Amino acid sequence: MPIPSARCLLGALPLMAALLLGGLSAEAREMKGWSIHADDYPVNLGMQRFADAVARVTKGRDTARVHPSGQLAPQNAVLDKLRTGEIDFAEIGIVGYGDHVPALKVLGLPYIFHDSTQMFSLLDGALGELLATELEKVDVILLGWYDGGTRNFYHRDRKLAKIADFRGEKLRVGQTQTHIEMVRSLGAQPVTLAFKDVYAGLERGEIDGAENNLPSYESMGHYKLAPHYTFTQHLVTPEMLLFSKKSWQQLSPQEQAQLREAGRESARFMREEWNRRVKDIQARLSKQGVQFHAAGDHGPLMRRMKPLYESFWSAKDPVSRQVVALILANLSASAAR
Ligand code: GTR
Repeated sequence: MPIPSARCLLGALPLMAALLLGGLSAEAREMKGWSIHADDYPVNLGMQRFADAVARVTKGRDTARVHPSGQLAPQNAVLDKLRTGEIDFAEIGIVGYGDHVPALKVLGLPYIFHDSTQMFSLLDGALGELLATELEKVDVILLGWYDGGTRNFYHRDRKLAKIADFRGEKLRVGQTQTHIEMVRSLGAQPVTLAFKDVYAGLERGEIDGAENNLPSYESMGHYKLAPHYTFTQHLVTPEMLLFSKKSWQQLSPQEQAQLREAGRESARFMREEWNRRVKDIQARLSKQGVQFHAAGDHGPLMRRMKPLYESFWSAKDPVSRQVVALILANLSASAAR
C-alpha cells in the first residue's frame, strides 16, 4: 500500500477538521441560493435572513449565499437545478411551477384574491400545507410563502383601464399559459419575455407595456419607459422560498426542524420589508413622472376571465379542485363576516 506523503496529509487537514466539527457524515459547504432580484429587494432581504440561519443552525459547518439577479441560472431552469441539488434554495413566483404542480395554477388565476392579507390567511393554513405536500412530490421543500403583491398593467403612453384600451396592445407576460390567455382574453397581444428582458423589450418597441407589482416596476426601471401605471389589480400572487430535497436530506432532523422555522421567520420578515417598500413607492415614482390611474369598475375585465376559470371547475386533478374549494370557502366566510 502506498504511504501518503506529508504534503498530501497536510492538504487533507481542512476536510478532516470540517468532518470532525460538523459530524462524520456531513461535508462543509456553501449552499447556493437563487433569486431573480437585486440584493436590496425585499425577497433577497428575506433570503439573506434565511442564509444567516443556515450558518447558525449548522453551527458554522455550512454557510449559504444568495446569488442575485438570476446569475446562477435562467428562471425556467431553477426547478430542475433544485431537483438535482445544483441550487440548494431559491425564491420563485408560483406560476412557473404550474406544469409540475397543477394545483399551483389555481393561485395564478386573475381576480381570485383581493389582497395579500386574504391570500396569506389561506396560505398560512390548510391551503399552504396542501400545496407544500404537492411540492414535496416534485422534490422541493416549501419553507416560506413570500409576498408577490398585487400586479397591475402599465403602458408607455396611456392608461389601460377599459377593455377598449387593451385592444391590439403588445403586452409582456411571463411564460405562463394562464397569463398568456388572460392578456388574449382582454383583446391584447401577449408577448412572452423573460423578466430581465422586459426593459429592452420596451426600449426596442417590441412591447407597449407589461404587468407587475410596484416594487418590480421600480427596481427594474420599467417606469422610465412605461410611465402609465393603472390599478387593474388583476393578480395577487404569493412567491415561494424553496429548498432542494436532495440538499435537505443531507441535514439532520433537528437542523431540518430549525430551518423550517427559519424559513417561516424569513417570510414574516420579507412581508414586513415588502410593506415598508410599498408604503412610499407611489410618492417616489410620482416624483419621477409616473402617472397612476384608477381602473374603475373591474367587472368588465373580470368577466373576460370567465373561460380561464371554467377549466378549473372541471379540473381532472383532485388537488386543484380542493384548492378551488378552499378559496371559495374562504370567500364565502369573509362575505358572511
Ligand atoms: C416579479 C416576481 C418574479 C417574476 C417576475 C416576472 O415581480 O417577483 O418571480 O414573476 O415578476 O414578471 O417574471
